[in-house]
Amino acid sequence: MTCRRGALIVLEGVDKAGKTTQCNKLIQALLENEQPAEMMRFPERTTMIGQLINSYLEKKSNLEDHTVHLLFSANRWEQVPLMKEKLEQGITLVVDRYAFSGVAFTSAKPGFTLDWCKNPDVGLPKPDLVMFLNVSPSEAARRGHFGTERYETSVFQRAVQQGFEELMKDSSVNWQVIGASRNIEDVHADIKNHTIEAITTAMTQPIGHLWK
Ligand code: NYM
Repeated sequence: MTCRRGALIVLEGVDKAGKTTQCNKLIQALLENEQPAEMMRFPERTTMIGQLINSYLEKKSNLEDHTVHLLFSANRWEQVPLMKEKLEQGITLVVDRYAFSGVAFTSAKPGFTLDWCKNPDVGLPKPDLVMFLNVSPSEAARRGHFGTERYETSVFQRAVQQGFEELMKDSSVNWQVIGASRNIEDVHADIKNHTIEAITTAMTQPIGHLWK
């Protein structure tokens, strides 16, 4: 029996790289092509765990650094049954941030190794494609002011970029670097092409396990 599952597509990048805009445009394009698709985002702030994370990001509460890392991971795991259900129904999921943001952001803090940061996310559904929207942090800053949430400073974002660069050396993940300093339509065209290819490949393959 042919398994025609949906694909798990992730967009990553530093803050202000244009991920949310591009996720929305990609969903719209897929739906116009009669390809079932839904958007997800992490952190998913609506759950109980998501509310703890939201309050931390908005600086309304403080959480110990290891603890908040594990909460971000738990916030992904709690969505796994839903993600699998959708993928198995043939729905392609376009995800705004995933475990890679988790690792890149925490490992930008002093005292955290990449390995420690990856561990809680080992075994999550493996994305069929991860597109890294590449803009330099200084350019991201030029696009508009960072907000007032935690981590939204140029210095921190530079460290995050280095974390992503380390993660992209791992060839077990299907990374595509997208030059995201170009205009929105050109970036979208690239993203759409890579996604269509990934959907075709994923159709006949089981869902993999991340970093396993
Ligand atoms: N973030 C996001 C983390 O620190 N760890 C994670 O696992 C994830 C998914 O949350 N600055 C950070 C990155 C962002 C912030 O994301 C909220 P957004 O996309 O701005 O809502």
